[in-house]
Amino acid sequence: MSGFDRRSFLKVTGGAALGAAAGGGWLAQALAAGKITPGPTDVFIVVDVQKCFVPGGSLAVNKGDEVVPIINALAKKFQNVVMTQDWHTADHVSFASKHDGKKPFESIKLGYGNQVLWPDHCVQGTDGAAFAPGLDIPHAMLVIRKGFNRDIDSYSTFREADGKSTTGLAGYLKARGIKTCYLAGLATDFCVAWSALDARKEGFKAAVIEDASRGIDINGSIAAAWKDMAGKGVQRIQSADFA
Ligand code: VGL
Ligand code: ZN
Repeated sequence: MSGFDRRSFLKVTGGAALGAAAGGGWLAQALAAGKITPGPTDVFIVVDVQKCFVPGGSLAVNKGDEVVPIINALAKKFQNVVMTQDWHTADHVSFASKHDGKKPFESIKLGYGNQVLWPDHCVQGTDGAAFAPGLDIPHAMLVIRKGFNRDIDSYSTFREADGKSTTGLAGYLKARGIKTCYLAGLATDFCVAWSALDARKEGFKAAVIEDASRGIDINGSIAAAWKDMAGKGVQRIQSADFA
C-alpha cells in the first residue's frame, strides 16, 4: 500500500476505531491519520502569558516561563492566533487586599458564587500586566482583555464569572469561521480550563495543549480541571502532536 493509500485507510478505519476507543472523537481520528496541521478554521488561544504569572511576578505560576518558547513555536503553525490578558482594575474584587482580614488563596462567596482571593495582579496598564518576556507572536490578530469589571472576575476569556457578560470572543471567532479552539498558557487550572470549558459551551471543539500550559494547583485544582474538561469533551494534547 502506498503511503497515501495507507493514510486514507487509517483515516476511515483505524482512525475511527481509535477515536471510539479513546472516547476522543474528532481529535483521536485526526491524530490517527497523522499529526495536527492547523488550518483556517482553527485558532490558537494563548491565555494570560503575562509577567505577573511567570516567576518574579506577583501571582507567579510554578515554571510558568517554560511555556514561552513552546507557545512561540506552536503559534508559528497557526494562521489564527488570539492572545488574552488578565486586566484588572487596581481595586478588583478578586484581590485579597480588598477584603479585610482575608489572605491570598482563601475563598469568599460573592453574588455570582465562590471566589478565590488572589494577590494583586495584572492591574490595567502596569508592567505586570504586560506579556511575559520573550513571548513573540507578531501575527496574533486579536488581544482579548478580561477581568476589567471591578466587581466580577473572569477566568474565562469568553464569559465573566457571573456566566452572563461576554467578552465578545465567541462572536468574533464565529464571524471568522472558526470551528476549533486550541488553548494553552497560564494557568492550566484557572484561565486555561475555564476558557476551554466555555469554548465547548459556545459550540467549538476544544483542545488544551498540556506541555504548553502550567497550573497553580490549589487543593488539587489541576487534576480537578482536567477531569472537568474531559467530562465536557475538551481534548488533552501535547505540543508534539502538531506537525
Ligand atoms: C488567573 C488567577 C487569577 C489565570 C487569573 O490566568 O489563570 N488565575 N487571575
Ligand atoms: Zn486575575
